[in-house]
Amino acid sequence: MEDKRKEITKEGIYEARVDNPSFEEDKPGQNWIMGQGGTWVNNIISGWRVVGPRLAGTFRPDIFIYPGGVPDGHNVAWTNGGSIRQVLKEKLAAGFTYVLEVYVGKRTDHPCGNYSVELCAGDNILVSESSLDITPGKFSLSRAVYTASELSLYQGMPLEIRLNGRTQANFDKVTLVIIPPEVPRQARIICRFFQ
Ligand SMILES: [Ca+2]
Repeated sequence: MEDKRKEITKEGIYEARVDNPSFEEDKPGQNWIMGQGGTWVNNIISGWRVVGPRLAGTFRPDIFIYPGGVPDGHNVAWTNGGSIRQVLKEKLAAGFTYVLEVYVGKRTDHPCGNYSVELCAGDNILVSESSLDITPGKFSLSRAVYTASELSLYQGMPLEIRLNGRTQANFDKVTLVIIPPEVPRQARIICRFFQ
């Protein structure tokens, strides 16, 4: 696939390419299971890998699980403990700021929604976000921000997004915005991205 960057501003802020960011590529069909709350498939999320031993996958929830719908499209990713991971083509670069945003949902029928959203370089966790108090039946936006220092030992290592959770944590609409070091702080504020 073409590794085309999505430019956001003329200052050079751009969105990294994330494959299957909204989890819409897999559609209900063979291997999908119809059951409580919707239809799902185990351990299949195109573009992502699931690191077990526990399960994760793609989920198309019924409307009563999320009465307001899901943030984007029809599908979300779900995990029951498996870590959902994607290594990007982007590599960690000194001075650059990385803004990882993911919608995290809590089902109406599963009160436990512990989760963490992580940005890694190689196998090293750069930043982890797990602080949202999510209303059952809704999604909230998780935002994790990391600026690579000139001294970072992880420079040049490929970035990886990791979505972790326990009982039925759901994720949707993953974006990673990258802000070059020369972009003035004022422009960053205008762009709604914070350090
Ligand atoms: Ca989606």
